[in-house]
Parts: sequence; structure tokens; C-alpha cells
Amino acid sequence: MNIIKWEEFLIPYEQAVDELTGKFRAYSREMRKKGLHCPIEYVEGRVKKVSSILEKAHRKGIHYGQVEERMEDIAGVRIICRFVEDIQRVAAVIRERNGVDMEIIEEKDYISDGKSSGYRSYHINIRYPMWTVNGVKSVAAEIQIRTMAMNFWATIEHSLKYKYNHNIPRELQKRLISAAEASYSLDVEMSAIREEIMEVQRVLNRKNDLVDEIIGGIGVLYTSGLNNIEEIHARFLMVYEQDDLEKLLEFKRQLEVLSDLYKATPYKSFSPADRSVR
Ligand code: 0O2
Repeated sequence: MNIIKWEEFLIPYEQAVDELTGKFRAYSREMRKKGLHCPIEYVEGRVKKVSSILEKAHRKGIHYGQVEERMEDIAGVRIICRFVEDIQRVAAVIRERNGVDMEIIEEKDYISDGKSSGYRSYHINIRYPMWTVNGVKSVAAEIQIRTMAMNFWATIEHSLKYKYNHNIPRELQKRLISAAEASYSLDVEMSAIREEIMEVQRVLNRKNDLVDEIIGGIGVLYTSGLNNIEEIHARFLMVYEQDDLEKLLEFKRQLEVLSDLYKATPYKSFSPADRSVR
């Protein structure tokens, strides 16, 4: 590889990160829209900086000419989950894509078998085919799957590792290990109350969906030319402020009745008897 052309060398890696993060985000969006539990909380991606590539190549004795073949994490995607259980769900989703749009090279389980530093994460190294102007290029990428607690710990430890040039003082190392233990306990606790958290999330999602549906329904009535739409909207705001899911549901049902009535017999305003949403 011509090392002067780093920018050019990194183009397919940038494309791979864009595509992979895009695919995982799309998966997450679809799951949420279908009201299913999504194991992905959020997705990040990055291309390793040239200085980090050089530092890692030096540290691992990789000759610059072999960076492309031997460095697996120039393209990196990080998938953050809420619960430890979600990590294997994400891994299963990735395995389903093996041979479809990517090829799994290796899986590294630093959760069952944490690193001595205290690092915990699940890694899947893949090869991802990229369409470039010079044809298809197989790009190596590393997918790291971890919980928010694991990510918090790794981010802090990573900064310290750079600050101390990979030689973190022993005292600090000990504190990091005890922080890793605390992060492990946090994950265990969160898993224990997982059902409760998920129920809160389900209610919140249901409320958000209901609000969207009601606003959509009011919008349709508004564009159909219903006269007392402001009144209905004001009533909706009052119901919304009561923060009661049942009342929102009831409001939506009444709005649907109103909407059907209006479709059957278009009129410009409702008589008091028809004003069920009032
Ligand atoms: P960056 O800046 O995130 O790209 P090694 O680098 O020797 O630890 P190896 O064999 O290249 O590991 O592969 P591995 O174990 O899959 O690790 C690759 C990446 O995992 C690292 O890349 C880190 O992002 C992360 N990682 C691995 N071990 C640790 C750790 O102890 N602490 C933290 N914070 N992250 C870790 P880079 O190139 O080290 O860093």
C-alpha cells in the first residue's frame, strides 16, 4: 500500500461504516415501529484515525504494507444494548446475515471471558463487501456489542489508556477493575428488574403512538374542513395533560367514531349530541 494515500485507502472503510451503521439503525427503527422489543439501544460507528492505525501497527508489529490484511478494526461499529441478554440477541441477528451481506470471521466473547483490564464486550469480526470504483472490495470490520454500563467503563478506560500511553499506573488500574466490577453488578441488577423497565418502555411507546395517531386523526378532520376542530384539539390537550393512557385511548376511540360519522355524512360542525369527544 502507498502510505501517502491514507485518505484514499480509508474511503471503502468509511463507506462500510456508513452502510453497516445504516443497516443496524434501520433494523432498530423497524423493530420499534412494529412495537417489538428492540435489543439495540443505539449504534455508533467510526473509522480508526491514521495515528491510531500507526500506533496499533507499531504495538502489534504489523508492517504498514500488511495493515489491510491484518488489522481487523479499521472500520468499527459499536452496538449498545440496555441489557446483557440483548447482546446475544444482536449477535444472533448478525449471524443470520452471515453469508448474506457479510461474512463472519471470528467472534470474541469478552463477557464470559473478560479481559484482565476489566474490559467486557462481545466482538464479531466480519468481512463486508464494498462496491468501489475499482470493483468489489472486501473490507474488514469489527462489530462491538456491549451494554451501556460496559460502554461507559470502556470509554473512560480507553481515554486513560491514551493519557498514560497504555501504561496506566497500578493504583488506577485497581480502581478501574473495581469500577468494572461495579459495572458488572449494575448490569446484573438491571437484568433483574428488566421486565419492569420494559413495561415502562412499552407504556411510554404506546402513549407516543397514541399521540401520533390522535394528532394524525385531528389533522385529517382539519383538512376535511371540520369547523370545530380547534375545540377538539383543545380537548385533546386537556386529556393529554391528565397523563392517563386509558383516557387517551378513550379519546382516540371517540375521535374514530367522529371521523366515521364525518366520512358518512360530511358536515361542517357537530351538533351537541354528536360531540362525543367533548
Ligand atoms: P480503538 O481506539 O478503540 O480502535 P488489542 O487492541 O490488542 O486489545 P485486538 O487483538 O486488536 O486487541 O482485538 P480486540 O481484542 O478485538 O480489540 C480491539 C478493540 O477492542 C480495541 O481497539 C478496543 O476498541 C477494544 N478493546 C479491547 N480491549 C480493550 C480494553 O482493555 N479496554 C478498552 N477500553 N477497549 C478495549 P483499539 O485499537 O485498542 O482501540
